[in-house]
Amino acid sequence: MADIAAPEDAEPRRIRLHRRLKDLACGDRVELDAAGEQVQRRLPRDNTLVRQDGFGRRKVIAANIDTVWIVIAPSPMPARYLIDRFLVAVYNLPARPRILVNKQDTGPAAPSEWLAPYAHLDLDPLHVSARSGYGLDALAEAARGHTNILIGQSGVGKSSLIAALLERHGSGEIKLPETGDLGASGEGRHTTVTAQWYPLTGGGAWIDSPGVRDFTPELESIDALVRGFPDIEALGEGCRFRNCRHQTEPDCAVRDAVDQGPLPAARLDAWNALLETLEKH
Ligand SMILES: Nc1nc2c(ncn2[C@@H]2O[C@H](COP(=O)(O)OP(=O)(O)OP(=O)(O)O)[C@@H](O)[C@H]2O)c(=O)[nH]1
Ligand SMILES: [Mg+2]
Ligand SMILES: [Zn+2]
Repeated sequence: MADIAAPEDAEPRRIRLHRRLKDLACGDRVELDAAGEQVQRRLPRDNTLVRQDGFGRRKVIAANIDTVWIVIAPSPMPARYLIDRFLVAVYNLPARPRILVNKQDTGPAAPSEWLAPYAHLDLDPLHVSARSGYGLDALAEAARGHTNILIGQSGVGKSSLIAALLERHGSGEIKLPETGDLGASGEGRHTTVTAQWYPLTGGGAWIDSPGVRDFTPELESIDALVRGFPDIEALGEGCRFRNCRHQTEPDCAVRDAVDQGPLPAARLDAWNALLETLEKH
């Protein structure tokens, strides 16, 4: 069985799947049989957001996405290079990456230092609070007409944000996502286990996704790594060697940019860390 949202009536319903269709993901577009009772086939995908699990196995998170909101919060604190690694996946989709800093109500905490390395990228960070409602109108406006997915660590408030947005801007009969309570014991938390689709009136949708502890983008080649760092790619045009990996090569424009300031060292560190995982395979 699968939940299907018909664009015309926007009324989600549960529908039977053909036995052969095992690989459907949240956001997939499908074709129904003449009676409209069974899914016949999956339509071609524009893109697929995937991650690797701890065993290097490919997991499809969602398909056909155009805007990816990387959610961070003062608590839990972002893991090292997490944003960089998410960005590699988003630029490879391709989709538009944005940054969402949630829990603004907990005060003007550290996040500005986490955002500094990305100031030269067009990520347009939005500061919001699912709890107080701060910034949610701007978020709804930016999301309108797009297929948006929220990704990030477990507990940053992805489900809370979708629940707050739906309550504010009308959810019809749509079931609100369950959100967790970070009790001292950690018990009774509702952690999202599968991606969920919430259609927007007027087109587009929000996709809630399960939180991750860590994230490793799927990297088939050095080209995918290069696409994942558009800033380093652009600077790399100035390196002496066309295939410069910005390690110890002479006349490296990327390392020069770090030494002279325009490229934050954290970006080259993130590049190096991913290059190392790529070379291990
Ligand atoms: N102070 C504050 N707490 C928030 C805010 N948004 C969410 N929380 C709390 O953060 C905790 C986690 O929220 P969830 O919405 O379940 O987080 P999530 O990102 O969906 O987590 P996973 O489903 O595990 O990935 C809950 O206790 C929420 O009440 C916020 O804006 N401010
Ligand atoms: Mg959740
Ligand atoms: Zn170089």
